[in-house]
Amino acid sequence: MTIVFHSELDDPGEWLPRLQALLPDETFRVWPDIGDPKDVEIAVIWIPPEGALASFTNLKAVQSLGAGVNHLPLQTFPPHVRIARLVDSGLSGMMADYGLFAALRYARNIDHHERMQRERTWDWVMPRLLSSCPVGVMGLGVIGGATAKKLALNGFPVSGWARSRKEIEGITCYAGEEELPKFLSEIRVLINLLPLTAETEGVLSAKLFAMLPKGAFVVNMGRGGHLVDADLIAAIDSGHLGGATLDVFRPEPPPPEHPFWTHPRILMTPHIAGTGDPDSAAQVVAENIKRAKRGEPMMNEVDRARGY
Ligand code: NDP
Ligand code: OXD
Repeated sequence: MTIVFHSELDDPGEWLPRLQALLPDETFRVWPDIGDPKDVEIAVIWIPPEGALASFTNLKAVQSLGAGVNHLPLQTFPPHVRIARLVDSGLSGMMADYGLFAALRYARNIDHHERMQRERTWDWVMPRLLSSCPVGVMGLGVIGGATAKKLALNGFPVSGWARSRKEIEGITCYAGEEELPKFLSEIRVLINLLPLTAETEGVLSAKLFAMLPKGAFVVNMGRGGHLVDADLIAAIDSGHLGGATLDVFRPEPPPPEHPFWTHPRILMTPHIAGTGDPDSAAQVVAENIKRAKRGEPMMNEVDRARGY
């Protein structure tokens, strides 16, 4: 049996020694040196090359190297193939740090002072306590939950919204479409941590922005497909939104002429909010490989019908 590793972002030089140490009897191969595709039973992958997995006719399981699986052709895998997404404390911690950074930057008006510095302007603006800056987290799963908790621990009033009702100490939780307007009406910084699915595509749109208080900020750490780019620009330029922090885009990178690159109220980062930490994540992946080999359910299996 062969386990194939493929990622353009995760360094096999870091991952393979750790996986091999945890699973000394397994044969790992790094794409494109896969040997006989018929021997491949498990694929450990980030974004697979188009059609690459089709030749793995004996595939039993796919372990994503990402928490999001919207880029995997979920519906094309035979039903018996298990698909697991990455849940890793290193990844969740890094994502929560990014959410905290973005919220702090807005709560302390640092975005404003960055712009003033570029204009050589000394603009003293009354600093406020974090307790006066409510943050809302869309998606209260593994990463959204960790982010909401970190924000609350640091003194932000935090609310969250998910499909199903959550109970998280210190977080005001909302659920479902009907509670979305109330959730949005109370926040100054909105952090998106939804998975990209047919239901959530384009959710960050003019309709949603109109439900946010004037001057609110949007932080998109989910996927570029959640955001309607033109609606964001229009909402900022009209003065309704105060600005945005964007880590994800469609496509990545956006083309050079895209207005995000030069917009004074948009901070762009190149999809660096979080990444799996090989030290902790290799243990999760190794355990899932063992389970897949035994024919047992893997941890964090994807629900294909829901798409996450
Ligand atoms: P989870 O699957 O653990 O959580 C998803 C959350 O979104 C759940 O709370 C779920 O609700 C909620 N949700 C899904 N669909 C809807 C909907 N239609 N309406 C309301 N709520 C919904 O995901 P993670 O927290 O692990 O990851 C979230 C996303 O973060 C990933 O899918 C990925 O896109 C992004 N990501 C980005 C990274 C970056 O570097 N920028 C790095 C890692 C992840 P419920 O609990 O009720 O099911
Ligand atoms: C992920 C990501 O989904 O890095 O893990 O975007």
